Amino acid sequence: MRIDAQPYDYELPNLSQVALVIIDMQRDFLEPGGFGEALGNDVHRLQAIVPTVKLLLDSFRAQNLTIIHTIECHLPDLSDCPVSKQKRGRGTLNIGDLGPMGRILIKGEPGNDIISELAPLPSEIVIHKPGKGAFCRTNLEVLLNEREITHLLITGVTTEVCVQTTMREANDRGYECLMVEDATESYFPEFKQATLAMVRAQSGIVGWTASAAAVLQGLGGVKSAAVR
Ligand code: TIU
Repeated sequence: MRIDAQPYDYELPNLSQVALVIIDMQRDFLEPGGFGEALGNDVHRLQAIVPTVKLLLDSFRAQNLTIIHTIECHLPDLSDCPVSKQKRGRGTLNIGDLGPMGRILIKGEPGNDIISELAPLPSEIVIHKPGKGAFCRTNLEVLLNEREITHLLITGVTTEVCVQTTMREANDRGYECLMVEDATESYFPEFKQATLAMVRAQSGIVGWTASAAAVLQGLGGVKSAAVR
């Protein structure tokens, strides 16, 4: 099985070794009143990828493949939040402050939830992470190794922050990673394009990139024409 990718085809082993990783598709980043807006960003542009991520999610669900959602969050007492992270920035609201969707980036608050369109099913893995990368202070590597997952298809927000950090962490741990081009987004379009370019440069120094249509075709699931 192979996916038409850059810088060259991405080879898939047995589908049981592949996971779809959906990074931080949370209200805190995609809706007004959360962490993303508190940092001064226009959050609306991230919403464009929701239908594409949903297509991938539906395909993985239909084929009973491994799905991993991540949530960037902190404990209510902020004991897992470095002071450097909590203090960073000069916005009106910092991590832990009360906003219109509850306390900013705090586990269990309404704004911290994954958006309803992509809400995890009970059978799916959810990783709560205090950092940008999904491997930092989580049990993700243990879970992947237990399941003998070797290949990660990585989606979500934002491309150059949590998505890229996670892909680099995974690459260094030996996972074969592909970033899905139209299933990731940034508040800064130029940063997204730069990230895709640097990931696949130097013969795939960090991994591969491909469109969702190519991924779906490679998986043998939903036909590519279904992707907008
Ligand atoms: N600010 C920004 O672009 N991203 C984050 O803080 N977290 C994630 O990327 N999820």
